Amino acid sequence: MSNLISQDTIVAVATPQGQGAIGVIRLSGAKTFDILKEIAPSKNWSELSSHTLHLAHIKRDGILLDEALIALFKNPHSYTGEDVAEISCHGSPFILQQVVQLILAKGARLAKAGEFTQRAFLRGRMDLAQAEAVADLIASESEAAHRVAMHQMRGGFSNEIKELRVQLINFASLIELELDFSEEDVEFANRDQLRTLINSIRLTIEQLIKSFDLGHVIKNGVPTVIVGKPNAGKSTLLNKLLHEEKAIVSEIPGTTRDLIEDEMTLDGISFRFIDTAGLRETVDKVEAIGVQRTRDKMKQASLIIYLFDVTTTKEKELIADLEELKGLSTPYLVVGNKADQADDKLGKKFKNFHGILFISAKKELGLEELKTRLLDMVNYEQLNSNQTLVTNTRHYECLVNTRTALIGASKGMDEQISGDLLAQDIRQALFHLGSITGEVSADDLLGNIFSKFCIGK
Ligand SMILES: Nc1nc2c(ncn2[C@@H]2O[C@H](COP(=O)(O)OP(=O)(O)OP(=O)(O)O)[C@@H](O)[C@H]2O)c(=O)[nH]1
Ligand SMILES: [Mg+2]
Repeated sequence: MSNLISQDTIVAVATPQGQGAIGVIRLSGAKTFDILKEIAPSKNWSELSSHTLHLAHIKRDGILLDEALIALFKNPHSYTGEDVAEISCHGSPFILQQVVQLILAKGARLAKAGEFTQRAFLRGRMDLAQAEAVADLIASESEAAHRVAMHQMRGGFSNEIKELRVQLINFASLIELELDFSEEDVEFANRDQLRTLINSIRLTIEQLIKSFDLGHVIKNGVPTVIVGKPNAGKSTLLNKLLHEEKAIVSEIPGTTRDLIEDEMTLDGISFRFIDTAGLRETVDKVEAIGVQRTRDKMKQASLIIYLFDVTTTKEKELIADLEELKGLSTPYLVVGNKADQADDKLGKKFKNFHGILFISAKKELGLEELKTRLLDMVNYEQLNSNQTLVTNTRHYECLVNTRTALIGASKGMDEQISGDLLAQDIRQALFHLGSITGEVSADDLLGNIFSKFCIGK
């Protein structure tokens, strides 16, 4: 795989969005120290120790461009596994641009998106799942997303996958051996043991596949749509959840026509709340489009908060609406609003409905309970159980493919298929598992993954 590594020395501003006090320029490759010698000649860079920090004057044609702090990392003990320097300059875009230009003139080239991490992967400093976690870590916006990405970057997920692979490889090699001796009808791989092994691996894989539900929402936020009849108080609820007057509230039914959304973090999980146009038949053209959008959103969302006005809603209406909700596959929470206006018989009036949460959005009653229920619905406890969560769609797909291959192997054994067919299924399973960590990977896959990184990483 190492023939994929370009021999160029690459450079990039590692803090591209930063307009702060410091801008960091990262340099990696065989010519790193030669280039440093040219731009900051006062030191013999290649003779200095790794992991040291130096104050240096960066000069172009004898003119001082900046006083910078330069951190040195010598191969293989660096992020990329190559010689690396990180130059902390004053954070002026002008200075950064000048220094990068100077470095380019001395023989480096600009790094492509994700190229530092790609080199780290190709030089075996990390596996593919860990490299992908680097991008997730940089993009993480909530505590939970950060925690999951960190676990993955540190190799938690990879180790789990590698362990499964090792177990399978052992058996695969026994079966392959059988194939070599196929004339003699021997069985090196005990079928009962193989069956037990495949079942136990399938169990682990099933768990990982299941964890994607939560992992996915942790990474991307939980789209939570608030629906109900006009005037139920949806916009009021949105505003209270966000602590912001985001949507217009009025006593006129049909106030909200477009989707209004914003994100907020509950206990480290990011929710994207979407306020919608009230569901009703309408002749108003614009409102009708809004109602259609609400229906579309209900299908796409991860959670639905169905809100109804307890003071005006009749049992029959509620039954009809709940029927519609049941028809969708999205989990929903039924919430009775305006409890502040209702008399004490509220529970009695809706006694035939289980699990309704009564709140007052306007008076902010019951909102804590609402948040707890939302967190329960995303299986929040799993997050604290230290179990590995799959967050990456690519990994998810690899796991599903692995499962298919293992199911094939199990079935095959039930039907007493020949060793070579069995070997094929197990090879397939190994292939898909291996592509998670990059032990087997195609070049275009790598290109695709790393191109989504930011420059400088
Ligand atoms: N008493 C009381 N009034 C509320 C409560 N929540 C909302 N309201 C009032 O109900 C009316 C409608 O509220 P909105 O939040 O605009 O309702 P909506 O569901 O967004 O309505 P549309 O956008 O028209 O579909 C407003 O006058 C709110 O002040 C509540 O908990 N108690
Ligand atoms: Mg509204």
